[in-house]
Amino acid sequence: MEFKHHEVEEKWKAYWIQHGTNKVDNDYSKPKYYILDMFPYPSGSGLHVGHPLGYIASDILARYWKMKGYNVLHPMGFDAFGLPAEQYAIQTGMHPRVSTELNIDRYRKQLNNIGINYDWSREVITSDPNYYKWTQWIFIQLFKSYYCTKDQKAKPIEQLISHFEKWGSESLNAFTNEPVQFTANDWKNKSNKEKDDVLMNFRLVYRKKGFVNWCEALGTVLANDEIKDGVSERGGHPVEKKPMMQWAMRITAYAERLLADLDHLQWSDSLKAMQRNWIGKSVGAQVHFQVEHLNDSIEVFTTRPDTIFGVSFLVLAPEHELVKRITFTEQHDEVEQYLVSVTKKTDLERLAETKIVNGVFSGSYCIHPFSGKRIPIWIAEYVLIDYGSGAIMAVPSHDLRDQAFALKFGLPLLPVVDQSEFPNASPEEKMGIIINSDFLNQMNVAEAIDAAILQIEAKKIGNRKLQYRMRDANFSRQRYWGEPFPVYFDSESVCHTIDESELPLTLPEIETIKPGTNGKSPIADCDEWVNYSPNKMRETDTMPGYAGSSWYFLRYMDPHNQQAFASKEALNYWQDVDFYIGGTEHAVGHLMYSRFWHKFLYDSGYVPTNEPFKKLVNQGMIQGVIESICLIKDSHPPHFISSDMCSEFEMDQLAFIPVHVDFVSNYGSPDSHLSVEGIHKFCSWLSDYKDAIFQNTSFQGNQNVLPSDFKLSTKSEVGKMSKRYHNVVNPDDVVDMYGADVFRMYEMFLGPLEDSKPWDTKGITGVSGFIKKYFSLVETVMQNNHSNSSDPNKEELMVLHTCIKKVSADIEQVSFNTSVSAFMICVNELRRLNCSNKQILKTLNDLLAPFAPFITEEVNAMLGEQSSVHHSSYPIANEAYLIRDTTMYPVSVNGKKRYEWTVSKSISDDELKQQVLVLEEIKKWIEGHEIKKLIFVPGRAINIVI
Ligand code: ANZ
Repeated sequence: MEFKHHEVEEKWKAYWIQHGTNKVDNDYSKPKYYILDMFPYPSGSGLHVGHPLGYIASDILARYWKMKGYNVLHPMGFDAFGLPAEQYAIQTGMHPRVSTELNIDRYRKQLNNIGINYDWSREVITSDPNYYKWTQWIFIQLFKSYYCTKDQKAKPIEQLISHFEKWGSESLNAFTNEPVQFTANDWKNKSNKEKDDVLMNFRLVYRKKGFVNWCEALGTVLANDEIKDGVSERGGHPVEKKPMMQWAMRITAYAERLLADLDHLQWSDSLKAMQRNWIGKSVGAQVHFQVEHLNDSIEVFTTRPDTIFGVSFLVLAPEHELVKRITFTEQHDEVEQYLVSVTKKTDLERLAETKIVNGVFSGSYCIHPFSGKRIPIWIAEYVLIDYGSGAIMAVPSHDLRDQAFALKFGLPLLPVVDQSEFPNASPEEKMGIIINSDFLNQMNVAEAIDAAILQIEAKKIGNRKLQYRMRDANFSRQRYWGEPFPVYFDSESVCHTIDESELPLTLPEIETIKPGTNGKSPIADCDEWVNYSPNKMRETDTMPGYAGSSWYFLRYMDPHNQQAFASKEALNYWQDVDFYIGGTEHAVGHLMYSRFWHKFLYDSGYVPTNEPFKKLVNQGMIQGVIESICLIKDSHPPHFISSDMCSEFEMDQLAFIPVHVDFVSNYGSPDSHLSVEGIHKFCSWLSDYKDAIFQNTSFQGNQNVLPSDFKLSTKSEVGKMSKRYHNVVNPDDVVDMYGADVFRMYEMFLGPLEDSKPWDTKGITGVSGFIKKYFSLVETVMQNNHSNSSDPNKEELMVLHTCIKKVSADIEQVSFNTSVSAFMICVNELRRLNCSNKQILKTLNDLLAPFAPFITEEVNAMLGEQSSVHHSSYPIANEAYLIRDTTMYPVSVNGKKRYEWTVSKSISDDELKQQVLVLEEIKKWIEGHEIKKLIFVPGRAINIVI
């Protein structure tokens, strides 16, 4: 009998739907376990074999915990708003909603084909108005809140307004980057617009002038991922930074909590390090330097106040508000020119090591607060406007960027740390003794930092300061396919949120999705929608992709609730995600934003937990094999050479053309090549090359004249699986060929979940062989009805329980590759023992169910079980079966090992000595010889000397 995977899969997929096998109820009587996959963006190309790696792992865990008696939430949904759907709409004219729906259908089908146990009735789609109603609702709550620095939590903005009414800005404990100063009376006298402007400095979502990537040629704002190497990805047009009114999230208010709470999460150290680095906490001081001839000072942020006597110049970021005022007339033209050149660069380019030495002198000086010396003020791009105060004190002797700058512009280096006792230390390292520094002399660096801050504070020229590298997050897109902001502006341009009863505010239907003019979204042209009521004008930007993904995990808990994003009961029951699986690409963005939203909802009393994701594992990437053939550049007709001939050419004379892996023989091996058949396929695939010449070390010619044994060796590398490299493997094809169970187990067998590893279809036959062997074991059991009721023997039990113990431990440690090996060993052993026992098979089948949900469901039915195998209990290892009552003796003849003999422990020494001599495996070595001696070491070894 053959295992017919197509039939079996179709049968059980239908059964599971019909019987609601994957349905999850909010059954509060059971303990909960919430396991979550990072939901995908439903792209037009569907899933490739790399995507399901995490989904299969989480499915095994979900099924395991369910069999362990937990109520398991394992949902799936789609992060459906965003750029690709818009781009696709622009190219094809298809509405993003329609293309998104088609893509989602395909994803769902692909996921079902692999047998993932999602309860689709809980599906969440971020572009669905029933969902984004609540994204908008959370936005409104953020808008109506500020961050109280005293209680370290979000509070209603109303409380801040009453404070302003009573006390003005006096003893304010509210987080802001724009400190304010006014009296209660000033507040009362402010216009509505002025009040609105003040409050925008405190709201957790707010409007501010932010820099956008403006592409003049395309007449549009571009997202960061639409820019490659400083030009637009489409068309290669220049992109410059342009200030525009933008929405932003005040995530910086939560910096310290986002940092501190990492300590309590079960996340990998590397992931935590990435988050810590992104938050980038620095301890230092802010110091004011008085500008000469101007009633103003420059505030700098420094982590090295100990080096203050080594300052030889000050640097302002080009966007600093003082730049215009301090630029002297003689310097005016040069400064202007420089400022224009800087707007064309990204922050990354500005900070890049090699490009830092650009800048101009402003013509002005300031006064050193301790020495009273004149210090020149420069303007340079390596100082960023939105870090610290956008200005620095430059200490070229102990800061390498300052040093490069000083060397280029001939500015002095004033050494202030003697590092002679640390000959290997870099000048930037905080070690050594302070010199040339007045009251700091002879202190070590740490002492001097503290002493300098004390003096700075005593002189009232600055303060100790904590600084975070993290910035407030930009929250605006000038595009169509995103959540509309639930706000309007009145006739005084004051911003209001709409009434919650009006939610969701749905997207208007529009003709063209193309970005609008002047950097506005196409929605701006929708007059009826924008000016929907007299003196009320809607926002035309939409929210960015990460809005919907910052809280989706909460909606799964209670997805159809119309009164709230989820009920209190559901939230209190499901609490948080116990186990989250996803890729490292979201290590900071999504994971940081959702932690922020979750903490805000916690502060506001809407969720019971302070963190959303208790435990998190990043799955590795499944890589592809990239096969390419070598083309001599500018050759006519195109001339390809075997890759073993490359060394005869200079590298810049050659180009490597990726070819479809299906054309390549032995792909991924040292002998990868195109045979004549492969060359024919290649030539008809890419018509540009139909007349190409192919050359190896012994023959050269076009496709029609090649000898039948011609081989063109290819270059074979491991790299990304991508359409671009024609190496994408579609899971549907693998499932069709080998079955879903084989596909699942093979993905797990490839190696540890967190590792990146290449896909290799050839290796799948091992797992396919395992499933066949398993099914043949099933057949043996089914054919031997007589033994079905008998008890299993000890050896069978030991094999089975060894496997249960190993697999259970592996699952808890997310080590699925080793579980797959354990199953293979177990089935081999049971076959060796000619096992035909029904109880053994039933238990093994339950054990295998989370890994191979289809075949185990079928076998379960064959064994006469009435309900789904996935409702069985997970087997528990019985230690009693694991104690061996046999001993294994290596038996040697004349010192050479000939046999491994497993014998009962209860046998007497004499019996043992007699029996060993009549063993078939030993008889053949000793027959016809005289036995001189039998050496027997109890429990260890037997040696027969002849
Ligand atoms: C003087 C100094 C002396 C500094 C020295 C360093 C070494 P982190 O650790 O990343 O917080 N800095 C401050 N604001 C800046 C800005 N907007 N753009 C570029 N650089 C800025 O770095 C803090 C240090 O980076 C600050 O300390 C300042 O240079 C610089 F031996 O001040 B330091």
